Amino acid sequence: AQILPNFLQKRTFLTPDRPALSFLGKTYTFSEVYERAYTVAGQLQAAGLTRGQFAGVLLRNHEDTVFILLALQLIDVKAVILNNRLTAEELIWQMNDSTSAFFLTENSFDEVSQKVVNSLDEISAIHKEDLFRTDPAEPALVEEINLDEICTVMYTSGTTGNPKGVLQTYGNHWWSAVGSALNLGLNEKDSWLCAVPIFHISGYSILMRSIIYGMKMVLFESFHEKKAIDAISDEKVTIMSAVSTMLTRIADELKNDKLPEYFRCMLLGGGPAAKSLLEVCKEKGIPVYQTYGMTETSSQIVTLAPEYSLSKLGSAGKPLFPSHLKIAAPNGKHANPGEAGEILVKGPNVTKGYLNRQEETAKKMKDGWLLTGDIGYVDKEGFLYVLDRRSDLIISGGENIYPAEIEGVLVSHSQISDAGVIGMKDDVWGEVPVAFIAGDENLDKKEVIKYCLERLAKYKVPKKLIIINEIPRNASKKILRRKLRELLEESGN
Ligand code: S0N
Ligand code: AMP
Ligand code: MG
Ligand code: MG
Ligand code: MG
Repeated sequence: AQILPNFLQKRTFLTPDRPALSFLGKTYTFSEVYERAYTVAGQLQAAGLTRGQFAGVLLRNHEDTVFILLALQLIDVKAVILNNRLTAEELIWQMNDSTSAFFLTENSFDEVSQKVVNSLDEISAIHKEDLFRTDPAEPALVEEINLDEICTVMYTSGTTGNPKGVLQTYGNHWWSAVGSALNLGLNEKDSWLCAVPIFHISGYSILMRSIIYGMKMVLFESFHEKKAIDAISDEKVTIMSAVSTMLTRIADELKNDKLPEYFRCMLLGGGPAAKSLLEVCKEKGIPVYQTYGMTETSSQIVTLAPEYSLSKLGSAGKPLFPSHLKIAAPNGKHANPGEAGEILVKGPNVTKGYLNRQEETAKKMKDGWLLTGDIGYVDKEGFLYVLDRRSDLIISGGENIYPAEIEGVLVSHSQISDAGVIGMKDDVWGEVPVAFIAGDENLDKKEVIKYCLERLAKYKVPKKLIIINEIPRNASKKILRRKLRELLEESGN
């Protein structure tokens, strides 16, 4: 096993006085961040957290969240980071599945947290407001970290059934940060704007890069296009991560203005990028770097290098230095250049698998290769073009929606006998879910939506319900989504 110094301790030793974190106009140096994380680590230990445990974390983008996440690293407690937009039901499911011993949250989630707390009797809930008032213990710091150890867990769903916890080790985060720097370059003036959620790897990876590089992270509570443009000037931001919905809003907001010269990279990931958006950005001089990555690869695994950002417009690039990529043709063989097939990736940033799910891990990992389920091809020079999403995944504003999850909720409704969900193009979100349902004649659509809202995060709730007599299925009872897409087109969408 490879052993490295504790990331935050090492960083603080190397460059204690560099700016580390800026939040709502307040800036913390690495030694200030360390001091806060150290205190919180002591408070968490006084509350009973011990090395090796898993703890659910439901916290907003905030400086306190940074201190808590880093405190967890200092005492080697694995953070099961929960999506802020989920309903209580969805959170309870993930808390149970992860066998988390603690649930760290904050007062602003009161209603949802309360429901989670009430349904989980084995788990101790800790609100940060209470935690921060307690006397810290002397924390038992983990000064050397084994790169194979799990650092974080983030849930993603699948084509069938329930969400799975993706294991992210310290080594995954380390190599992800190194791979990114070897492609984008790194200088001491760099500062990375994090207006994506820290509960996604898009955001958490910025925190890790900040610690590993010694670079300032400018953290937003939530995304706002004008504030982002202002912060790029005020905070001398050089790099920002965005999904298409965010970049579209920034490009619109910019009008005829230009971003400052020193702003060198708009890292665009989390889903497909429309060529039209890339062209608009090219016109406006926004330096977009397309990337392909996922929770299972601890962020980017394929990114377009700077010198190709224009000549290979539309490509996601080549695999980063530590990583490998191949395309499996339908016959299982290596695809030829230009030939489409499933995208397989490998490398030290790729997950070891899913928490407590050996079988599903074995299905997705073959000989060290992760079968992404995404479809793409590489050109003769090795540049990746992503053609289609993993099976039936819908991506709305960077949030993943799995039809099976929505269908399960719909069918659980007493008046619905069958349901099929597909994505519909949307100008704001890229894609939104639409549901076809079959069942009772007196079905009340409004009531069905309400039923969904109680059980599903809002972005997953179908934007449109279409009642049909029967959901088209093939002989083996699989939903014929192609047929549903035809029906949607016929209905004028
Ligand atoms: C697009 C965002 C910013 C929209 O959020 P906003 O504007 O703050 O909305 P709210 O004020 O919260 O809510 C207003 C209404 O909009 C609904 N809503 C919000 N978000 C969505 C959504 N995504 N889809 C549909 N509806 C949405 C709310 O429900 C609310 O509705 P009403 O008014 O009716 O109550 C926000 O969604 C956002 O932050 N998206 C980005 C999420 C993200 O980061 N995804 C990436 C996940 N993937 C990865 O992490 C792997 C890839 C990766 O690592 C990466 C990705 C990008 C860049 C770089 C990398 C990298 O590799 O480093
Ligand atoms: P998640 O881990 O939730 O962010 O989901 C990752 C998924 O987003 C990938 O498996 C792809 O389906 C999709 N995705 C990420 N990057 C791209 C890209 N550059 N082009 C198209 N789809 C992408
Ligand atoms: Mg908002
Ligand atoms: Mg996504
Ligand atoms: Mg039913």
